[in-house]
Amino acid sequence: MTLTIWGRRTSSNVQALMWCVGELGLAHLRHDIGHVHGGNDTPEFLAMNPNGLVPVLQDGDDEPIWETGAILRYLAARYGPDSFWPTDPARRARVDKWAEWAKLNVALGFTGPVFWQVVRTAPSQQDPRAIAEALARLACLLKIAEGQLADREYLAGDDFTLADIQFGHVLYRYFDIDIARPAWPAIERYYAALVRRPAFAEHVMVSYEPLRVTE
Ligand SMILES: N[C@@H](CCC(=O)N[C@@H](CS)C(=O)NCC(=O)O)C(=O)O
Repeated sequence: MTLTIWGRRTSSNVQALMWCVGELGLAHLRHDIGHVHGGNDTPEFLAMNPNGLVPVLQDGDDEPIWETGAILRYLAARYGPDSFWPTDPARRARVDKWAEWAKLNVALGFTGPVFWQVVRTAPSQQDPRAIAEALARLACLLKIAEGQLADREYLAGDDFTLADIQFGHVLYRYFDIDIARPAWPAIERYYAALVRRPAFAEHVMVSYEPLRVTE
C-alpha cells in the first residue's frame, strides 16, 4: 500500500489530511504542490482534480480522491479504528454531524474571513471592522464547541474521532494569530491536549509565515 498525497504543508486542508495520516500511522509520500510551489495547474494535476486544489490523495493505483472530507472518510473507513469513524450508523452520524459542522462553519468561518484577512492580506488593505464582525460570528460557533467540550474529552464524545481533525486543525492558527479572543476554558483544555499529540505538532503546527502578505 502506498499513499501519495499532493499538497503543500502550509495548506490548512493538507494539514487536516496529514494529521489524519499521522494519527493512523500510514506510510505515505507527499509532494509539495500549490501556492509558491505551483504544479496545481498542469494537465496532469487537473486530470486528478479539475478544481486545481490541494489536497489530492491516491491510494496505490486507485482513482485519486479530492475534497478533504472525502479523503478523511476514505482513510478512516479503510485504515482507521472503529472508534475514529464508527461503522454503526448512529455513532457514525454523531461523528459526521460534528465533522460537517466544523468544516462548513468553523473552518470556513475562520479561514477566509479571519486568517486570510489577518495574515494573507497586506495590513494597509485590512478591514478591522470586517475582521471584528467575522470574529464575532466565529465566537457564536466556538461557544457551541465550548459547551460540547465542557463535559467530554473530544468533540463527538470521549473518543478521538474524525470530527476532531476537522475542528482541531483550525485551532493552531486561531490561537496563534494576532487577534482578540475571549476565554474558552474547555476549548483551551482541548487544544492543549491536541498540542501534545505528535501528529498534530508535526503536521498542523506548521509556520504560516510563508503565506503572510506584508504589503
Ligand atoms: N473544499 C476543498 C478546498 C481545497 C482548497 O481550498 N485548497 C487550497 C489550499 S487550503 C488550495 O488548493 N489553494 C490553492 C493553492 O494552494 O495553490 C477541500 O476541502 O479539500
